[in-house]
Amino acid sequence: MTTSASVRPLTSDQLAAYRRDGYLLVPDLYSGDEMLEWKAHIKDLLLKEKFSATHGVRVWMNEHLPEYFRPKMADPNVAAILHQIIGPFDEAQGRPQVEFLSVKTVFKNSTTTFSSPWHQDRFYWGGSEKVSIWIALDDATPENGCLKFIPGTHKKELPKKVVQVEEGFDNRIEDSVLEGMKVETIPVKRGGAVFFSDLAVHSSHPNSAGTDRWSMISTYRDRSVKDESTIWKTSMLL
Ligand SMILES: O=C(O)CCC(=O)C(=O)O
Repeated sequence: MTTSASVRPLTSDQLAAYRRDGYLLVPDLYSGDEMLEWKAHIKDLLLKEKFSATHGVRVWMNEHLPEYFRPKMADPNVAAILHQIIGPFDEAQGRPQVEFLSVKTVFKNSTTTFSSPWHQDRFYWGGSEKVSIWIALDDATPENGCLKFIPGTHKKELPKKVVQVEEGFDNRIEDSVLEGMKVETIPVKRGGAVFFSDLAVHSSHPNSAGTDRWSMISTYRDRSVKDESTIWKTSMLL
């Protein structure tokens, strides 16, 4: 892998932690100022689309990705880390076949309290493993709705319960399934990010702080692995 001055691959300890837990916090993946620009840009897009500007989930599939975000989804530093996590190295291409699939914003303004329930992202899309990056556009704290993870749950799919709810997140894991398991709360400073497997069990705290909590979540997979999922029609090779 070639690296440049701006590329900061994971250390072997960080990579080992990701493999052990199924997720990893990477502080300062992007700059704080850049996150404020992203947030302003997303707000403009949502307003133009007459989408709720207070809370919700808005997904952009690769083929509909606003051009503003395309280079950001393929950022060299992000790509370097994904190449470490996803692999394997493809001799013919001279690199792993990591591809970007989609990105979504999950936004909760200061007046919004809802939390996300315990779930595995694989419930929503099935197929081969995906790796997502939860990117903090605001400082995320336990008070305003940062994520919680259950370490080591990325090894198998857990039973899901389907419910009807307004905020989406209708596939969830009942508390009784997770009883006794260790929970880790992951505060993230603006610009930091959590890389996680689509089997890593996670949820978010409610937002009771009266401050915004906006995030972007980008999703990637290994192109060389057959995927039964039919959700994504196109992708971008990194
Ligand atoms: O950002 C959040 O509050 C939770 C998002 C989440 O869990 C997901 O999209 O899978």
